[in-house]
Amino acid sequence: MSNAILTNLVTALAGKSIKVVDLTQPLHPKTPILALPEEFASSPGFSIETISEYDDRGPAWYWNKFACGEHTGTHFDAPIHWVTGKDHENNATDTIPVERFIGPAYVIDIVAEVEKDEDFLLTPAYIENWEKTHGKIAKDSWVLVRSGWSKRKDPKEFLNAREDGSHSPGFHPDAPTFLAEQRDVLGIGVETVGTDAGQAHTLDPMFPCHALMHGANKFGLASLTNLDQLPPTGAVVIAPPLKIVRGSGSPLRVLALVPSA
Ligand code: 23J
Ligand code: MN
Repeated sequence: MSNAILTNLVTALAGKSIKVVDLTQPLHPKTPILALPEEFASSPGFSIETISEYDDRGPAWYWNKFACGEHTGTHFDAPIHWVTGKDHENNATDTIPVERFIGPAYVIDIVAEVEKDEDFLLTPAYIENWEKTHGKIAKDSWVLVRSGWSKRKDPKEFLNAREDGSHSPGFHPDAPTFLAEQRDVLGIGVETVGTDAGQAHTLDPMFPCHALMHGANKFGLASLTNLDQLPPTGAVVIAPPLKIVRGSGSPLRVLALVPSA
């Protein structure tokens, strides 16, 4: 069988005509964690402890142990994460077919809208209008929402919590169904701490992106960064989570392959 495509790919990577863009946030004890309303159990943050560092505990080696919730930092949401997705086949981090972790990226820019309204919700009408310029979103693709939120480096500003909960952009309740059923995407990715808006606990259904995307056996990517380095179309995203048995998600490294200008 011909391997010209892969030969061309490695040549393009070596020659930098295809760039690799890291869409991942650093993972450390100060990585911001989602704050849910008080009545719900919360996820611990990331913690790390040295096992040995070229010392008495191990003279020639350095290694750490770490702990965190599955949904910490830049992370993957599997369909099993939500009750609506619990009965799909192959719905967990260890059973999702690996082909479904790789797909073309469609990057929808809502930066200007979020500057005016931090609770901005992306609607199907907004997406269809975007498609008039950039073309129709193809089946089995990643839809990434560039909100500019990753520019908020202070965790306080990133979580943007007030008395009534967090305020950050997300999806209108009609958008997940549109993307899942009309466009048949792999999933969606966002710059915020979770795939739903900060005020999504007040929407109907509650947390519509989780409820409807996972109900349709689709994935989520949260806490992405560097989306401003991607073209609206033409990049390829690679986003495989850890193979946690029956995992609901995991921190991961998300890479984009981008043609150079
Ligand atoms: C559990 C409950 C609500 C939400 C989330 C998790 C997430 O955002 C997540 O990381 O999956 S909104
Ligand atoms: Mn999550």
